[in-house]
Amino acid sequence: MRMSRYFLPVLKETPSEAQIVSHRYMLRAGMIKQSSAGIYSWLPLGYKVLKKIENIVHEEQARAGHLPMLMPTIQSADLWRESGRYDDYGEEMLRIKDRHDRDMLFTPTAEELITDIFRAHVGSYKDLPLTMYQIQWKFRDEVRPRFGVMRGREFYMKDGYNFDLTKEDAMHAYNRHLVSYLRTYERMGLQAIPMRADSGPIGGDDTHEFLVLADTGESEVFYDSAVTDLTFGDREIDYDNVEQCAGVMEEFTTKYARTDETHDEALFNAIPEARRKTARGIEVGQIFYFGTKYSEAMKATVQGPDGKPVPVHMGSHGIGVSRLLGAIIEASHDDKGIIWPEGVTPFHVGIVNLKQGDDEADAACESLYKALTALGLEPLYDDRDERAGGKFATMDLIGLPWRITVGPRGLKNGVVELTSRRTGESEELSPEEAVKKVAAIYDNH
Ligand code: P5A
Repeated sequence: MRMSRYFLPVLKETPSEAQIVSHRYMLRAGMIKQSSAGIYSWLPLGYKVLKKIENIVHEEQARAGHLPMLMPTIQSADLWRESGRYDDYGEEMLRIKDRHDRDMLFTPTAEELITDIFRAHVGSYKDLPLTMYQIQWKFRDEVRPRFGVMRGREFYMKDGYNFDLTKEDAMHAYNRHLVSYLRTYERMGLQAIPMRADSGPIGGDDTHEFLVLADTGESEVFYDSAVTDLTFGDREIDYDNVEQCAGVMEEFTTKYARTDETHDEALFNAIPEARRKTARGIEVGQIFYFGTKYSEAMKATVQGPDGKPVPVHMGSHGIGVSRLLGAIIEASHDDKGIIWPEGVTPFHVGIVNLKQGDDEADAACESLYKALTALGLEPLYDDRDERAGGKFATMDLIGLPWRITVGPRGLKNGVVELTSRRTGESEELSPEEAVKKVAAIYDNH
């Protein structure tokens, strides 16, 4: 992409309504624009990162064997009356009437709708296990929408639902989700710690939230610092292997890590003092096992092995896809702007032409652009007729992890400069070497 053709409405001033750094940078980098309280338009740069994150979620769900599907955002109230949640959900639910005066709503989550689909089409235990998921907009009329995409009213969520014959099978689904989430967040450059939590309006007793530690997080958390040493890495997982998934689950959830809702002072105090930590965290996902709560209320049964109807065991599993942009920025920025992890960066590398209009510099930038594109990489070429300082400031703000700087002086010696946004370190390389190096960096992403 050439900057001259892109829509990147960068703001010079810090928007006064933004209280936290991720919100400020998302507005300043022209990624989002507020349309009403807690509701945003996603401008090209923000949309690109949103899609990258969504894509990682899809890939990891496919790896775990979960089936993608899509349900509507507007649902009939009738299903929610069956489960009892039409009243329970309270003012967070946006209620709508259609022209026939029928009660509709904008979906805050989709346990009811998926249970209705299940009961219409699945009749036998032989069709289990089954896990389907969607990535779809949700609406919750939050009392205090704030911090930009962190606590929106409209937000993008991955929501998955498992249907199993027994509690043991459903717990395997729970563990499988936990494992796949660990991998998902790590691919985005995040450490998200599973913590025992409260289930709220979704229901059930077994639930873990995934939290990214950050001072601006809305949740207070308590944990044994040993949990921050755990990394998932690139271990091979067979998601059908019950013991293996249970083993990983145990490894990542046995040490103390809880949100304030489930915090237990006595258990916490049993941890050696130096490892006892209190911090703030951003909730980027949550998994639930709620057994037969919805299947009993909505009569979602299958014929069991003995021919008798049994309600299915269920769980649901969410990732805050749009919130993740905020969480990643909170975890990865400096005072000049965002620093995207390679896995989610909107463009792989920026090209800065220090002297637009200089024949040699222009030609070198064009050939870098072509060479990078030919390798399947997406460069963002700042081809505007602007001061070098302004170009650097924009690149730093939008946070591409790598930048190639091209100027007449370097070209005389046959070199360009490759700079890491994270460390600020630069090296002089021939244009060919710079391309090779950038390609090698992205080989693993
Ligand atoms: C699990 C999937 C559920 O709704 N039902 C379907 C279950 N869980 S949840 O924890 O309530 O939400 C899942 C994730 O969505 C994100 N999230 C939000 N993101 C932005 N703005 C909001 N107002 C908001 N509310 C929830 C969180 O990341 C949460 O973990």
